[in-house]
Amino acid sequence: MKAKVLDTNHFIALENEYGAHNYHPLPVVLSKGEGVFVWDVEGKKYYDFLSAYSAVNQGHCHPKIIAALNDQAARLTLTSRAFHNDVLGTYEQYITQLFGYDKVLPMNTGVEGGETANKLARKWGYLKKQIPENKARIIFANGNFWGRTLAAISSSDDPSSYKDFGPYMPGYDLIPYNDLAALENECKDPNVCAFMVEPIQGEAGVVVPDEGYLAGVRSLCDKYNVLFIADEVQTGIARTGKMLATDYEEARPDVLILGKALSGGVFPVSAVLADDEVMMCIKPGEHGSTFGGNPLACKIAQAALEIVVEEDLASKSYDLGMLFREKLERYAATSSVVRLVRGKGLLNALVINDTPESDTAWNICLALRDNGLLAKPTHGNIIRFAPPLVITEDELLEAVQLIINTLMLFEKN
Ligand code: IF1
Repeated sequence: MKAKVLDTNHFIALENEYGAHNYHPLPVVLSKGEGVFVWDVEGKKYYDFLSAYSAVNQGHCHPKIIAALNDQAARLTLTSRAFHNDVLGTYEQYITQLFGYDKVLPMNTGVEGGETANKLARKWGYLKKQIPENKARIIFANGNFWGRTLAAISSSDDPSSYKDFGPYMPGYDLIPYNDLAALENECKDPNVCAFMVEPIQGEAGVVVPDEGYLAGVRSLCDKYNVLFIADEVQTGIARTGKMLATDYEEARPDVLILGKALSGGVFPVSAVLADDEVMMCIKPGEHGSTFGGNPLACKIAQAALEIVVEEDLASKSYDLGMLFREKLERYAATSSVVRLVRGKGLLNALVINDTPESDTAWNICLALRDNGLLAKPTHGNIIRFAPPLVITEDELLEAVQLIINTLMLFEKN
C-alpha cells in the first residue's frame, strides 16, 4: 500500500522537477480511463467530471474511436497537404453535411481553429466588405477564452492570460458579454468584420447568456454585414444538450469553430466550418498546417462524430443535465456553501458561496477526489461539472449523491 502512495508522489515529483510550472493540477496521477471513469496509479477509481475540459464527451477510450485509430495508424498517418489522401475528402463530406456548411478547414488545436476563423474573417472583410487595408476589427466579449496564442491572449481581459506577454494583436476590441446594445454600437463601424463569441462562456465559469442573446447576435450581424463567429470548441458536439449550443436559437453562425470532443479526446483535432462566400476567400498557400487534415485525425474525428449521432448524446446530455441541475438546485436552496447552480446540458457549474480568492472550491475538489470524483475549480469559487456524455442516469445519480455528501462536509451550521 505504501509503495503505491510513493508512486503518486514519484510521478508528481518528476513533473515538478522536469516540467514547466505552467499548471497547478489536482494531486492525482491517472493511468487508465474507460467511459466515465478514470483510475489513478494506486488503482483508485474516479468519476471524471471534467472530461478533459469537454474533450472526452464520448467517454474515455471509446472502442469505436480506438478501433479507428488503430486501423488507420497501421495504414497511413500523415501525408501533409502537399498530397491528397484517401480519407480527408470523405471526412470533409461527412462533417459539412452533419453541420450544414459548404466547406470545412481542418486544423489541430482549438486555438488554431480560432486563429483560422480570425484570418478568414479578416480576409472576407477585405475582399467582400471592402474594409480598407489593415483596418479590419474583430469584436470579442469580456471573459472570453479561446486559447493561449498571442492572438488569443490579445483579446483576453484576464491578466493571468495576457500580462507580460505584450505587445498585443491590434484590431481586437472587447464589449460586455450578453449585451446586444454594446454589440450594435460596435457593428455600426464599417471596419468591423466579425464578432467572435462562446455561446456559453466556459473558462469564465459556465456563464449562460440570456435567452435570445444568440439570436440577437445573429440578427445584428445580418443587419450590419458582420460575420458571427461561434467558438463552440467547448460547447459544441452535444456538450450543452444540443449538437451545438447555437442550435437552441435561430443563431446559425457564419463561422463555426469546433475542437476538443471532435476527436473524443484522442488527440488534437479542430475544424472551422463556413459557407463558400467566406471559406473561398482563402486561396492555396494562404493558410494551413502540417498536421491539419491528416488521415488519422480524419478517421478519429469521423468516428467521434458518428458516436455522438448513433448514441444520441445530445438528448442524453439535455435530459441528464436537467436532472443534475434539479438535484443540485434543490440542495443549493438550503445550503450555506453553494450559492448557485448554472449550466446547460452536461456543462454545469456550482458557484461557491465565497470570494474568488478563497480556497474553498479547491478544498471541495480535494474532498471530491477523496470521495471518488474528479472536478476542477475555475476562478477560485466556481466548480465546473462536465462528465462524459455517455454517463448513465444511475451513474449520474450516484455521482450527484457523492457531490452532495462532499458538500455537506463544508456546510457551516
Ligand atoms: C488549458 C479553460 C476550458 C476553449 C474555448 C478555444 C479553446 C478553449 C471555448 C482552445 C480551451 C481550455 C484550454 C485548457 C483549459 C481549457 C478550459 F479552463 F481554460 F477554460 F475548457 F474551460 N475555445 N480551453 O475553452 O482550445 O487550443 O486548448 O485546444 O489548459 O489552457 P485548445
